Amino acid sequence: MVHRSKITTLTEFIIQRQSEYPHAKGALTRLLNDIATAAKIVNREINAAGLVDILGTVGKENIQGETQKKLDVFANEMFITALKGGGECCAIASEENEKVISFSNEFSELGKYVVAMDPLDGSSNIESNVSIGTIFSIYRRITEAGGGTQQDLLQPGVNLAAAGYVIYGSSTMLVYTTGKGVNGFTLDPSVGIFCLSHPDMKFPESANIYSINEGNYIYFPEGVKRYIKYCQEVDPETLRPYTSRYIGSLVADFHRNLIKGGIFLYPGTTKNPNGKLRLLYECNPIAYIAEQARGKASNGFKRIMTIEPETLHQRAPFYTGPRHMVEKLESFLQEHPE
Ligand code: P6P
Repeated sequence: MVHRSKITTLTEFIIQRQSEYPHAKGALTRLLNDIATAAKIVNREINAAGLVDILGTVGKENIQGETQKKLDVFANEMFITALKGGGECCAIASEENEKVISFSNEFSELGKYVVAMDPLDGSSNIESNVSIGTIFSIYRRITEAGGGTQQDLLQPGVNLAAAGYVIYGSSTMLVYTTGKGVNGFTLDPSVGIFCLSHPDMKFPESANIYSINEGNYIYFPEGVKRYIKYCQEVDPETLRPYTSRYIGSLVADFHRNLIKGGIFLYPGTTKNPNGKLRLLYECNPIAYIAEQARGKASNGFKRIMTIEPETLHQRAPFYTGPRHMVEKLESFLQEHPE
């Protein structure tokens, strides 16, 4: 039994860190706590999903043309409600909604931040009980007043104030960064408190996992095909052949690679040149965490976080993991750009 005095809660940690920002007035602290509160409610429903009829679909499709699961819709509504009520956020872009959700009530209009989120990423895995996740990114608003607009959301990842994810797995964890490293908190469900369990997370120096859906091999760029073969060659000095691990749930795949050391690849293909992952809701927040954990995130040719978004739902080829692994992948793509 860990004594209370040795536990740092998420709230305590955020407040402690807030003191490192001389001009902080607590808005980001309150916003992060609003997100954590919504995550606890979503977690409760996900854990109960096997017991009640919430697994089915609502018979609608989201902006991506994907059939929405009830939990998708529930999670989206939970985060929107929490952020709208919290008063720190003046607009949301959600992977589940075609347009920006602008908050123009008297509290939220004064909000200094906007949030881009994937409320329940990997939801196609819900019925197979695979870990899924929430991915969030927080930007300072650009517009001066009123409800937030698309202009506030179409910012490059380098402008991020904070980013993180919640992984609903064998235990529920919240992992986030505000630009001073990455810290992980595990939910104690008995009291509903996120407790600091993984301070100062960094990719391990020795890494030997590669994660990619090899079912799409035939459609990959030549450089990716050659990198996959490189991963499979025998070279004990560089820990090859690597181990192949792929869940098909970005948060679960990335979290495992962050803990154990590995590269995640979602390439563009001949069928979908920009790949599948969304720049705003998936690539940028995961990239921020990767870079803060001593890693790298690119589209194969440039740093993901420098891409200027043109549309809310645009996609990007996405490669992220330990710096040396991403740079090796980039070298193959740059040698064979076709
Ligand atoms: P594929 C889930 O639908 C998701 O957006 C990510 O969580 C995951 O990394 C990816 O799609 C999996 O895609 O084509 O390998 O099934």
